[in-house]
Amino acid sequence: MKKLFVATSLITLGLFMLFSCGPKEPTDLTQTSFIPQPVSIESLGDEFILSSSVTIYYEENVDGLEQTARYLADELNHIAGEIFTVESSNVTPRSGIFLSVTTDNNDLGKEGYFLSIGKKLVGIKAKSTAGCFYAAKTFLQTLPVKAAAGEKLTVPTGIIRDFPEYEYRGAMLDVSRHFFGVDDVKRFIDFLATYKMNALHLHLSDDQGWRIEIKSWPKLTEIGGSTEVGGGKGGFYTQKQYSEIVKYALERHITIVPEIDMPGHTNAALASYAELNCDGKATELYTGTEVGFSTLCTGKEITYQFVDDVVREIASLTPGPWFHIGGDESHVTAHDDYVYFINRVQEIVTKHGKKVIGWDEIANADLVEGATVQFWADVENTTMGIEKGAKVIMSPAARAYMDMKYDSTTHLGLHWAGYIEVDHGYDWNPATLNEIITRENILGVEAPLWTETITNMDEIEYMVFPQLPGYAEIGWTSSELRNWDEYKLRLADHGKRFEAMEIDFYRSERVPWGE
Ligand code: TNX
Repeated sequence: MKKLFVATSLITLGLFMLFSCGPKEPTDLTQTSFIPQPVSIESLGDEFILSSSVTIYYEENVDGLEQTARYLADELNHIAGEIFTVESSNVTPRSGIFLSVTTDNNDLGKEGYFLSIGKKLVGIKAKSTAGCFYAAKTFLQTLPVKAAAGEKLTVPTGIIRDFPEYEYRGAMLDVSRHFFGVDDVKRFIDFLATYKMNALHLHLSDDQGWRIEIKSWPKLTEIGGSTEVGGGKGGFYTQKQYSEIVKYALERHITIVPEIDMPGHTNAALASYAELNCDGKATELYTGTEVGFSTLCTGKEITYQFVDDVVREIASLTPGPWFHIGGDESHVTAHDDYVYFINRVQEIVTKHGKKVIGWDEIANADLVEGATVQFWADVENTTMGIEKGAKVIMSPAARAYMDMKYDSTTHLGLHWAGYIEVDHGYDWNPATLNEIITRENILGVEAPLWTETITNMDEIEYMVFPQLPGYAEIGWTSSELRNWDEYKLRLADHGKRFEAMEIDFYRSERVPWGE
């Protein structure tokens, strides 16, 4: 009898849901539009009410956990306009939000988490502070970006178990072609953090500009940092500012990957110091957009002293494990000179305690242990890299370059690798894009934004949104759980979030944004 009752109620409820065209059932956690999509979501059909009486507790004596709890409190404060108390606790409280770490549940991996949203208690549990941070990010997506005055904030109850597919989930910002100040970089970092990306690759030098202070070679920024594409005034980060960026990123569990591109893409350095040129003459500063015309003088010893000083100074400010040596498009460096140079530079990077990353061309050299090649264009190079034992970061230009135009009408960007509409940018699997580059060789995914045509934050936003959430999902969510037709609905829901974050985004017609 009871069973029958339950069954009829379910049917009635089902019919009700089918015929009532009202808003989505607010107490069904599985209906929340999360990006990236979590591994599993179970709905418990009730609601948690967020009010200022909710205290955020964190387990005592866990490195960085208090900071994550305070970060969550600040975000909730921004949403709700209320102050949330943060306290430590070594027992599970009866109500509130509780962040803790656990040593069991090995299948969560080092960045996975459990998020259990009960009527009274939200439990966040992970193996690391990073996992707790990602759980907090998931929780925040159950709430609006900013509540209306007096709006009651409720969260559907349920349990989420989640972990990333790839360990490297990044984006790149080219601050050389056009320079972007610390505040812009911080906003960019916040975009990455929103979508659980964990690496920001900064392209710090190129033909058009040298963007980081090097104390032992001061003219790099004095001269080399003084302009940019189009002849604007350029700029650079002092070491103090770079450290501020590193710290801001770290608080959001994002590693900064600094890149000094060499031996090509070095005109800004060659214009700053005559002795880095084979003919001993400084070049003119360059503000155009051609590539492949410059090279450090690979036969001179001073070149290696220069590289050593630059790597030493940047490495000492960079807590992350990587140093990116560029290595792309060195069209005016003879092949043997290129190989010799890349081999020596890898030794320098290793000596200063960092792991080498380079664009796929570096696979022409003898790769040091632990080197990573970043696939952008050349499958043969990448294959060679894999044969030499390297891991691969997937940044295929035709899919993942955020500076490619969406279509022929896009007023910004380039299109040498084709147009990348939002579905084309999303709908690929790093592990099957090429036969030879397989899952076990892939460290992760990175979406670069080159800035030849991009001059300010609004333009960054227009090229990066709505692409970035898709690249974040490719990095986080396994391909079995992803398909464009379902993703585009979640992305459409995030349109409201972009608006609330005042992001100037591209309203692709392929996404049903709603009014
Ligand atoms: C190729 S990708 C480059 C960059 C340009 C970019 C423009 C790569 C390693 N090199 O120098 O900025 O195309 O899309």
